[in-house]
Amino acid sequence: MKIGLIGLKKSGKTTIFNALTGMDITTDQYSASKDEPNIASVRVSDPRITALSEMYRPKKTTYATLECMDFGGFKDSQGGERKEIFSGTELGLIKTVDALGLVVRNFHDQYIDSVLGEPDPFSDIDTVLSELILADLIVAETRLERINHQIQRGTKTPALELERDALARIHAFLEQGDVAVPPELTADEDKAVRGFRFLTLKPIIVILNSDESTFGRSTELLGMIWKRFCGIEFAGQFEMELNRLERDEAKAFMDDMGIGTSARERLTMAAYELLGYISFFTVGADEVRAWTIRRGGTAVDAAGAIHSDLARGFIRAECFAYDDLMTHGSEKALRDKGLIRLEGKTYPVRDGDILSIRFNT
Ligand SMILES: Nc1nc2c(ncn2[C@@H]2O[C@H](COP(=O)(O)OP(=O)(O)O)[C@@H](O)[C@H]2O)c(=O)[nH]1
Ligand SMILES: [Mg+2]
Repeated sequence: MKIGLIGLKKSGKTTIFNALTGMDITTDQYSASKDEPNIASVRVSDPRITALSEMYRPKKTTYATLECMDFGGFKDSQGGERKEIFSGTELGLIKTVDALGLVVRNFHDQYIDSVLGEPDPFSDIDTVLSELILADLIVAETRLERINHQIQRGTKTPALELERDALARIHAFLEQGDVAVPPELTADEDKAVRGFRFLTLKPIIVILNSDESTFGRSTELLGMIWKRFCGIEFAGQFEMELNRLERDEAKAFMDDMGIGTSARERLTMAAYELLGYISFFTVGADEVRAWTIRRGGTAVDAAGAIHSDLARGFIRAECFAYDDLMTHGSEKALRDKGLIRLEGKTYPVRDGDILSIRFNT
């Protein structure tokens, strides 16, 4: 899973990237952003993996990871006139992410305020969304023109018509301008336009980047964001600095601030929820490992997430629940109580299932 941090300049994207990834990329008030994105992989912390690892004492413990990209961001819009949107390269890369983390400035900084104005989260959200809409409109219009041209010249095929109708629907959605209400596409239409990777059709998490001093007090603002998007609040600067502390010390600071879990955990939880991902586990003396699949995925999908051979040769999945394991203390106890099941191909995997795939190649 890939998450792209986008937003206006100086909204704190790089700061949040550092907070999430533990990297130490320079952030500052003055310098112009560079063009290439920062990329790092983020461990999906899951206390269940930690507990399983303590129980099985495997040679290797593997957490799920997600990839985080920090984009340079928009160029300055000076004098109210928009100069430039994303660079072409950047746009191409943003298209590859599964979800957008839209960072908005909700902190005061004397210098930044004087150059860019007081923080105005809603206006910033709209500015960024307008840019995304514009980029998508160009794609949709160019393709629509071409299709219409082809149809006029007599090459009318059902596939082309389907694509045209889907694009027309997307075009209407973009013109109406509220990305929080995506068009309802049929499965076939979705397939016909998937290749365009429209930015506005990607799930969006709005990340409110707040001052340390106001963190937790933006309930109303967050409530309004939630009416349209999935939203979370970070105290970016503060959470970046936590990375530089010892664990216990960081924990004490977080408690002080009323931050229960790290920025990394909050973002990954939000992303899993928004994208409809769940985790299942494999356990053993060699490795305890977390895997990610879409909610609703079957035992065969889970097998495929591990290795395509396991999906191809799938026979059955031996399955028990993480919670049951923790309640009863051992696999043996589960076996005695009949809590270990054998499931077939179509079994819908649940979050926290521990699976062992029996297969035949
Ligand atoms: N007070 C405060 N300053 C922040 C916060 N996040 C970022 N900044 C400052 O804002 C400036 C720009 O941050 P940066 O992460 O480089 O923004 P980017 O352009 O979006 O990548 C830096 O001087 C940061 O120290 C925050 O949560 N609180
Ligand atoms: Mg930056």
